[in-house]
Amino acid sequence: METAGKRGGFFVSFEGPEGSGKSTQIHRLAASLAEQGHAVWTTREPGGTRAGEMIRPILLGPQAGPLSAWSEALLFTAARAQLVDEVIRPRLQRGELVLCDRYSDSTLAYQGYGRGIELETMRRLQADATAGLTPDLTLLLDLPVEAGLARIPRQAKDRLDRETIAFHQRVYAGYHEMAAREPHRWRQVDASRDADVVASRILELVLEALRTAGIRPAERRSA
Ligand code: T5A
Repeated sequence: METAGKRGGFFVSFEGPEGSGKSTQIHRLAASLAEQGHAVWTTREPGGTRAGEMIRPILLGPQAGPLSAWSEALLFTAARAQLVDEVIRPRLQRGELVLCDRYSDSTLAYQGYGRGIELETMRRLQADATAGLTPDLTLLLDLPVEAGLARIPRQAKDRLDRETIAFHQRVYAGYHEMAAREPHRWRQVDASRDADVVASRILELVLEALRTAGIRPAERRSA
């Protein structure tokens, strides 16, 4: 596993169930960090590259038909492999702070815990596809499944949003199991609070992690 120290930058992933506020919070965090002088790059999965944005509608778009669990896992992973190669790793190597809306843990949560593909197989696939690139910090935006789904308007629901509650509960439980398994990397945030409260807590956690890693804005600019 690569660490922040070895490659210079710092990699933060946002994870959580549907509607937990990841997109809202990632942009707020990016703005706060940029204001403090950090070089920040925000991206999302599936997407963030030309190939990834073409894969996205196959998985989520209105025309997306039924897909097997393995097709899903491989398409999400293909988009990720491209994103790591083209965007995340080069930016980290330049000393930037990369914020990613979902990463490998989403495939473990949704295609592993949710669809039932063997977890160890999924872990190996992720390690190979990303050449072992693991986030330095993963924020779990914790919100009960029903509350998250209720935040998404019916017309905006994608193929996965429309899965059964039982599926989403397995994903939710999977996230908690993963967070408990690697407590040094994961931090949980109560995502049911007001968006301003959630944003301050996230900023506090990220600044603490940056301090621990010895990363300051000035160093980043001269990197
Ligand atoms: N997936 C993804 C896999 O199955 N495997 C994988 O490997 C990967 C990478 C991605 C889908 O693909 C699945 C997971 C997903 O199902 P997406 O459209 O990118 O699709 O979906 P999500 O990442 O789940 O994004 P959502 O838009 O559904 O949720 P967010 O980003 O968590 O939430 P956000 O910020 O858009 O907020 C949702 C609504 O809630 C409001 C917002 O204003 C918005 O209306 N809101 C709040 N309301 C009250 N209080 C707060 N604190 C609020 N924060 C936000």
